[in-house]
Amino acid sequence: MVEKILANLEKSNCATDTTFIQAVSEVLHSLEPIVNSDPRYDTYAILERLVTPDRVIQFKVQWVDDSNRVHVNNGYRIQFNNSLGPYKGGLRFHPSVSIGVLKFLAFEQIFKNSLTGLPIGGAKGGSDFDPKGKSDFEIMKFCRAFMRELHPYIGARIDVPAGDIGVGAREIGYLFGEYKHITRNYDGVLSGKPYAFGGSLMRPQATGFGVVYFAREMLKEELQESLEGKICTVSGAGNVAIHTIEKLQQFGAIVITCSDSEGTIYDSRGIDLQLLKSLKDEGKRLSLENYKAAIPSAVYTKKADYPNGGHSVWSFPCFAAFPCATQNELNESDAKKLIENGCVAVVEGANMPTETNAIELLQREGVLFSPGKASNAGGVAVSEFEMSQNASMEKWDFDKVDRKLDELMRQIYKRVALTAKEYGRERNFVDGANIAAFKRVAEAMILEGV
Ligand code: NDP
Ligand code: 2IT
Repeated sequence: MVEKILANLEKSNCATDTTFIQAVSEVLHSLEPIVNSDPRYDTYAILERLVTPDRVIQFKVQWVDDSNRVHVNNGYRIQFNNSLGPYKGGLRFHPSVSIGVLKFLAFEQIFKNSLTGLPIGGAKGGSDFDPKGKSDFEIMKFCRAFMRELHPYIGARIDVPAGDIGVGAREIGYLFGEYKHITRNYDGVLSGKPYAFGGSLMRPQATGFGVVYFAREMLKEELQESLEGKICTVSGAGNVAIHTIEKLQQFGAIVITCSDSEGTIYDSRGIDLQLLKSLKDEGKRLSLENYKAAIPSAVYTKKADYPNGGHSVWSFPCFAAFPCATQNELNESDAKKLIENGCVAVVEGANMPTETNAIELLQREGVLFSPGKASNAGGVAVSEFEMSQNASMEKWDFDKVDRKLDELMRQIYKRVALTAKEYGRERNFVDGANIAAFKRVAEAMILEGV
């Protein structure tokens, strides 16, 4: 059944939708042990319906730059599945954004959101707009133009977008401003808002902190290990990477790398977080070459100078590795290096950063591997906490959100580990996550009828 659905999917989607096929293929193969366990899955065509988005919205975004030149970009929102609650998922602004990439992200989001146990469905959106090198005013004009087109399709009980690559609190603020301007509705229609007008404390930190809470739990339960004093490698230098590094350091780990799309920093003394934040936080996108300029003992490797199609960040010996930049940034040769160097755990902060054959190799060699849909779910969970606070007009303090996040990540780990065990896939957290998430969504799809 799984192979038939995959063959149909490849026929009915563009040949360029490779990341979408990759994501679906991983999930469907995980589900093999249970697809025949309940005849209703077949009766209600659950798998076929699950791999087909409810709708793909595409629109034209026209905006004017600071020199009064007119630009046109593509804007999208993919509303994939709302069986568990309103569509929920981030917006990505990056030149690589396409329908295929957003379909993969929205599909993953269904499962991630299900794992949180919270009432949220799966969606993703964004644009091929490149925020790099744009002024603050240009970002504002683009965001407002984007929302002019998106606003009819979203709502606090319909679809609640948030941030992702290239979209942080600044962009969400401009998007929210335009939504309010058009609709006169001060509603929790976006999450990740600035705290000043309805945002939740800790949303900026939530994804990265959650990744480390998950890692702490997995290492404690599986290996009776802690992060204290351990060498860790992190890729990326954006929201998720920065807050993963921050929490790792708070737990006593020594983080020796970070990276961006142009290169990698290796700092044997441990990454200087204040310096990194001063270069990259809040939409700043200064090159990591500036890190090297400030700390000459650090090593900077340009991406273009690194051989074999691998990624320099994974070549450094570490106890645990945290890919936190983007999809398919850790390949088989990187996985080989990590194994040779004694890495015991790979914990995904980004969405699908590890290629399929790299995951298989890591798992075969006994490296603990946590898929992003489990370990990075803290971001969307705190987004849901923001929706809750908006709906009840409350404001929770930092410690309350942090405690709830910590508890939720613990629960996700438990749910994933127990499900893997139950289906004879002990320590296979990919299968555990996919099966646990699927069962909840499938039940809802059956109960709501066709
Ligand atoms: P940011 O835009 O804040 O940072 C992205 C980082 O990744 C930057 O350092 C960027 O470098 C690097 N990067 C982006 N594209 C590439 C590429 N093609 N090759 C190499 N490096 C790249 O995004 P986030 O930190 O928010 O997102 C990172 C990952 O985490 C994504 O996979 C996202 O989907 C996922 N995620 C994000 C959540 C959130 O709450 N923000 C929640 C859950 C998952 P540069 O600046 O040079 O482009
Ligand atoms: O991939 C993700 O989970 C996000 N980009 C966050 C989504 C959200 O709605 O907070």
